[in-house]
Amino acid sequence: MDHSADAHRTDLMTITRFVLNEQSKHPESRGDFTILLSHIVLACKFVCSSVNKAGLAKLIGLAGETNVQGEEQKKLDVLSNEVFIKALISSGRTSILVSEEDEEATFVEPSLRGKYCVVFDPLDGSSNIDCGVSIGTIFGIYMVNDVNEPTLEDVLQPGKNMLAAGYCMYGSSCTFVLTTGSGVNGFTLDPSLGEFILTHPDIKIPKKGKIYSVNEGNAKNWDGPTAFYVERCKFPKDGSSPKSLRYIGSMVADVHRTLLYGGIFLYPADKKSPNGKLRVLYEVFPMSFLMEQAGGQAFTGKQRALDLIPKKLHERSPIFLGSYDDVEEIKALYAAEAK
Ligand code: AHM
Ligand code: MG
Repeated sequence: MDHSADAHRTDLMTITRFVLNEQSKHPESRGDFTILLSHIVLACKFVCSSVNKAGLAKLIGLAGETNVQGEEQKKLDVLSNEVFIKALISSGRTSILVSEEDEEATFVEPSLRGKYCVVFDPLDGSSNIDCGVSIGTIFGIYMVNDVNEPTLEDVLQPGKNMLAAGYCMYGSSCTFVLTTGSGVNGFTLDPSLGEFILTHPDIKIPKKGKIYSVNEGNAKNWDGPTAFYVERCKFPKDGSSPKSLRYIGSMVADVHRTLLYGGIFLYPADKKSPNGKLRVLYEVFPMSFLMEQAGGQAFTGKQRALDLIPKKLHERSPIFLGSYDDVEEIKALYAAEAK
């Protein structure tokens, strides 16, 4: 007989239970958000299972190969996009979908429309997909203005108008991190149950961290404040220890570590990419929302990231996010330069 603690834990806080609890705090709620989220969670589980099989691609025929039925197998990022689009549409709760993989926004047909708009990167960290390094899905949720007449304006809104945001990391475990605007909570997939279980309640980022995270290969093209900041991470002038460098090159994994351990993640502008690399709607905004909700900050080099008003679906922005004190330092350097 199994006498382990787990065997007696019949009260596990699954993500559905968690969201239902949250919903009960809003008596006017009709459960639409819970339904939308359960479709997002299902898509994440699907992608997680595909990512886990990716290493066997040659054996079982994935990613550009032909399978036993003679069907061409899809690349993981294309497959993930399809999984999310289908899950979101079939939830019956969305009107507009913006995906990193699609040039244009998807307008859901009237009979399946609902009150939410979802912006997402179905599989972020493309350079890491084929070598088994952590990758992830990032998403943000807005409310549509008028379900009968959804327009692009509904998604070209500042990040501070997002209702919810999160990511799912496909790493050594599958981790789902969510904010609905009242803190940040982390869930880990229990493969034996097929359920995400609350493992990281009320995540708070340390006020100051010991890690900086940036692609230093771009250093020759950085502007003054970024170059100065990174130099100071390595050669501090105040007698403190140098910071450690950690850079995975997958935003979800780098941000996840930053949330849990503290520190700063930077994707600055440089001479070659004056707007940085990361996309405002489905990379910068959701991660900035999560950071602020965990007690950290997110800054673009000019302003609070969540105040940005995007003009285009795939717009980019420089981003500095992480521990409150660390982002304060970079803000001070940019303020000094602006004077
Ligand atoms: P992608 O959307 O093509 O995957 O690019 C986004 C990724 C982020 O996950 C990561 O933070 C960044 O690009 C890494 O870029 P670089 O390889 O220039 O350091
Ligand atoms: Mg991306």
